Amino acid sequence: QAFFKPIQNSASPSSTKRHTKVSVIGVGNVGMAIAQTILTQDLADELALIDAKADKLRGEMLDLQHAAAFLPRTKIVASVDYAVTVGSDLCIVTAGARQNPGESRLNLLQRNVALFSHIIPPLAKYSPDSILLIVSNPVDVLTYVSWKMSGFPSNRVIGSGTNLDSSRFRFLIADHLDVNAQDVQAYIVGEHGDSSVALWSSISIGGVPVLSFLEKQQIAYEKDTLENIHKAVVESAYEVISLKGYTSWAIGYSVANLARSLLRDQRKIHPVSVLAKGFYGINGGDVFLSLPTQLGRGGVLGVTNIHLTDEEMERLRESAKTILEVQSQLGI
Ligand code: 6V0
Repeated sequence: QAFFKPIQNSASPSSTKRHTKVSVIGVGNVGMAIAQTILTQDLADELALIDAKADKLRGEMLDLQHAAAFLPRTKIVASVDYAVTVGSDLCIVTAGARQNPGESRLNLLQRNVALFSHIIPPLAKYSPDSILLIVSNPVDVLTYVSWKMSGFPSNRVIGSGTNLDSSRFRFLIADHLDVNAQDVQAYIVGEHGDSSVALWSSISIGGVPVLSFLEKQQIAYEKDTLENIHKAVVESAYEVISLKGYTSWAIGYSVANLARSLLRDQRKIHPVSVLAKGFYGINGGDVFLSLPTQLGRGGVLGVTNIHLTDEEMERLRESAKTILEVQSQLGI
């Protein structure tokens, strides 16, 4: 018996409203931070969680469901079976093997590739029209792997890439200059990792280009100071991991921010990992790395053509080479 006596002609408007479904694969520290940010920001009508560990998965699902009284209404489901993801608009992959003591990065990568072969094909089967957003590391190579395994067009396969690095960068510049990080426009591009490239020449604060402003005012700035800020960005993940064991909050917000741009067709520009062949003189092969990319409901809408100095261009191509070298050892 229905709790409410229905009013005539009060058929649920859900038939006219779009139903948005997001799946998160891997309910570890990163997957759960993303899931909870998506819930608090009201980005999905349905959230499906997948993990290989059934008990942990059910525990996480119940824990989130028990917060229903304090959150926008979202149906939360979870299963080890990929059928639960059917009809997703966005699939976010955070599942990953952990590095064993003494294990090489390449070996870890090979284990993650094996793991992805059980994740990507069923996701593609149950949600053939979805956008894949890869977070697991090494994110650029695993995004390439996901593109290959899914058979999806490249505009629907995206890696979270340097979106997080760029927000760390904006925070450090804002902190250095005592301004709001949201007013700082600054990109880190290339590999999410050691060979990432800071685009100093295009940084602006409140619309004012920083380097040319400093030059015009004849304010001396040390190249070392700039390099140290980039170095701090590269080291910050290692620092957080050595202090608390993993990173979660910033990647949670950063991925939810990407989810908003994609699902709500925000057409915002984010530095994310996309098929980079043909852009910025990158021609060595099919490589995914981060470029300033416009994101909307169709996935990747375009790559922004921002001016790079010769040095920045050279570093970006080096970064592409680094990723391609790793990729070539996979035999995919
Ligand atoms: P974690 O806490 O070990 O969680 C990983 C989860 O994956 C666990 O719950 C596992 O049970 C699950 N899992 C393992 N195998 C499978 C499988 N075959 N199917 C389904 N689930 C499986 O790791 P954490 O959450 O801390 O990190 C997850 C990944 O995100 C790692 O690869 C990190 O390196 C990566 N990050 C990427 C970032 C980025 O900016 N791109 C940032 C932070 C972390």
